[in-house]
Amino acid sequence: MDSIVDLRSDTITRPTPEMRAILSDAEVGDDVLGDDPTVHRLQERMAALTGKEAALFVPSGSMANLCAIRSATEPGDEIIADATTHCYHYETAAPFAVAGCSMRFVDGRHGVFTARDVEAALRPRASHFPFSRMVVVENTNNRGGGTVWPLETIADIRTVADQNGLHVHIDGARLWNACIATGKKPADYARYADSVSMCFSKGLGAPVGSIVAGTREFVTRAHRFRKMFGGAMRQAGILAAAAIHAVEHHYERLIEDHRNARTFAEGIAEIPGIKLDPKNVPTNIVIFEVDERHGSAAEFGQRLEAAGVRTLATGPTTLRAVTHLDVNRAAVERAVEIVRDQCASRTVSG
Ligand code: TLP
Repeated sequence: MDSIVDLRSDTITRPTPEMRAILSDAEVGDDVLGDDPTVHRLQERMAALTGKEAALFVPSGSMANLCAIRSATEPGDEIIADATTHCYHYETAAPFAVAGCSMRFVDGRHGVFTARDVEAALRPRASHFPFSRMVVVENTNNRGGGTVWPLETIADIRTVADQNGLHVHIDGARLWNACIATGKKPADYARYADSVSMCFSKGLGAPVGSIVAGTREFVTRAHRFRKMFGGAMRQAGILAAAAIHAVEHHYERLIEDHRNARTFAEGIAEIPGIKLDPKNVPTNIVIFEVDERHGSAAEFGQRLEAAGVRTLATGPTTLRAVTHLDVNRAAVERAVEIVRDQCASRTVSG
């Protein structure tokens, strides 16, 4: 077992031996020429799982979002999203730089906003303004702390979107986690969206890849943009095989990650100088605050790392810990002890 408990992200998982074995037997072809049977199999499965006409395998969640954004908009359009949204914070401004869109932010609660917020963010149809064209719903929401969107809220946003000609995209990098937390299926959420992306390389533990799904027309457009963005891959079947294996074997077990996240949250919530409400940890992401006695989040994170727990500072006073396939309950309990020891030593030494 690794001596470091790495809670930086659920993206850090390494393929299991079973997954590696599957890859070596995967049937492949040149997917740029449309010849890879395993990629086709994955795309068909994902279209079915999301209840969409078609799906496209892409190298990353960022490319899935960008393909969706570029396919649904024209330069000069505006995207409405929560202020926490991943495609704004962590995708190198691609919606602006590559798709030529502006973004208008709403202040949701832990990343979840309402149809009223969307209405309030709409631009009037006058020559001064960008066209409000798209809404991004990030489910689960990352910076909000793995928040799960209520289905009715997305349904209400759909209604407003229909009234105003908006494309609804679900950034479902972790829609798997939302489904496991609620007992719903990807299609239950996706039916209110025009497009949905889902990642295989986060909680599911595959090495690479995401899917973006929608109507056949939308996916045809996304396919063209994937090529433009350099994301068309050749014998991608070895990656698609890992993704299929991940969906078949690692989806249901996400409940363990959710339990482990809750254990971690409850353990550290009791430590003086650490602030979080474990009730706000519905899935596998724990966002917590440290007060000044522990230094800045970056300093605190460095001390934790030296002591054996890796987290990510997400702001001046906030850190993130994410549970995943490569950390079990014992490791998470060890992480709580390490955080406790670090806080105690700091308090004692001043
Ligand atoms: N998130 C990563 C980092 O980029 C922050 C992480 O460690 O959580 N949508 C959401 C909601 C995401 O959390 C991520 C990745 C993406 C899209 C992008 O996926 P990749 O990293 O595959 O481009």
